[in-house]
Amino acid sequence: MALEALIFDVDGTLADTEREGHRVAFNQAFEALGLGWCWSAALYGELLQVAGGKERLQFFIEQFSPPLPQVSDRRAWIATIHQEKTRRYAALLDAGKIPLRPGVRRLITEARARGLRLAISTTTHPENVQALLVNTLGVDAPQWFEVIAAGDVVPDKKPDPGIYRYVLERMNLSPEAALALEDSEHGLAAAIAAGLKTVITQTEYTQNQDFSAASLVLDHLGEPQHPCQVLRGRPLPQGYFDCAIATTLCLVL
Ligand code: XBP
Ligand code: MG
Repeated sequence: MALEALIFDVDGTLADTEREGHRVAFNQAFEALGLGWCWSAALYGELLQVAGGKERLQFFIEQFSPPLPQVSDRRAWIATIHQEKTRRYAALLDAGKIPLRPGVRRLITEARARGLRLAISTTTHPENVQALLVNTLGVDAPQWFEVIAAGDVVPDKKPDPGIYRYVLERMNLSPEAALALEDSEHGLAAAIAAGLKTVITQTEYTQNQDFSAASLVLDHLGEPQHPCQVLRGRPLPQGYFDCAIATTLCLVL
């Protein structure tokens, strides 16, 4: 089936947001709230096994039993921490601290010029998506995406396929006519379960994960002057991923 749409994950795919973005925002929120917690880059890499910031906080509390204030409603308290973290994260984005990964701007620009439909499928909070798109691609960028499926719009986070099924339903799109771009095994599992062929651009945090179900695994999408490496799948003679490659992948049975 011909390629109609590209569906982008956000964190780790559009931008390398986790170590110097979300992790820093969590630590700023912990300090502002006087919690005395601080997530190192290594600990955060462990905590990333849980998708979703609120779910990650709950997992941290369960696994590490950090000092906790007495709270009557743990869920509401975690939501308050997460709200503060999201505010801090937006400030980092507004300060231009988180650039797009190589090839992302080029691929989106090419896809728009070819009339491909675009969507976003992410675990992160919707405010984070808006802030990243506006700060990196401009104030109009959110409108380029027919559907921006983010955070709690579905009950279960990746690797559950719900967020990808949500996008496909709202676009009235067959999974065979779309390609997902992801960075993690959670994201790959979600996309594959929704019936989508998937291209992986791995990150420092996801480089040792299992991407055997992906159609292509790259270190990044590449640029003409900054070629990518193919870690698994067909060679890319021109050294970067583009819509022609995406179209070919979509046609392969
Ligand atoms: C990655 C996630 C998110 C972010 C933090 O999302 O798991 O939870 O780490 O964002 P993606 P929130 O699907 O884009 O890779 O704190 O807003 O959840
Ligand atoms: Mg991701």
